[in-house]
Amino acid sequence: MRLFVAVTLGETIEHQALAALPKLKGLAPRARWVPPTNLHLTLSFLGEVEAERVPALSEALTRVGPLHAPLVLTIEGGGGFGSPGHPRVLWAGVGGETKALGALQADVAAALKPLGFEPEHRDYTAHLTLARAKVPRGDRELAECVRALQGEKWGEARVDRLTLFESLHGKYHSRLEVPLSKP
Ligand code: 2AM
Repeated sequence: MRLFVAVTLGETIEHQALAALPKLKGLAPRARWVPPTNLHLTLSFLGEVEAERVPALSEALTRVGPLHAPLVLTIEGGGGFGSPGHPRVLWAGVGGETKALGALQADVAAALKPLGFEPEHRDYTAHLTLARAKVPRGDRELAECVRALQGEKWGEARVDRLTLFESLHGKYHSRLEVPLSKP
């Protein structure tokens, strides 16, 4: 099964995304857009994992929850990955308690490492992926979307749990939720 660990952002951001996406999609109709109910911030992408490993994985993630308190993020602005003229990925920006989010991500990575999941070499930068280009060279129209996102404010997201998601046929299914339970 294809797994990743993420945090979700709740209804405020989902509603804002629902309101903002039609205009953005109109600017870049050829991109592959993430359905608003699937929006999330990935902390760790695990890839293909045998089902037998899920209990150990769940145990490791469960130990991270009590180390962190809920945190508040803001979703505002946006940018692209890839060439500025032809972004491959369009994302909304993440502000607020990003240091706490980074610490949470680091603890998730540290908990998973002994199970053989190597952390990514790149530094973690939180971003909310909205769309991906269908072609590897990127999509010029996504650059228009980056411009359209400047100055946009989607509001606050209270993050109070980690979720282990299974990605199956393009849909994400929650397999485990771990509350962030530090007082
Ligand atoms: P992204 O949003 O930054 O693209 C499910 O595929 C989630 O895992 C996506 O949100 C994606 O992050 C993330 N992810 C990270 N590395 C990945 C990879 N190598 N392949 C697919 N998804 C990856």
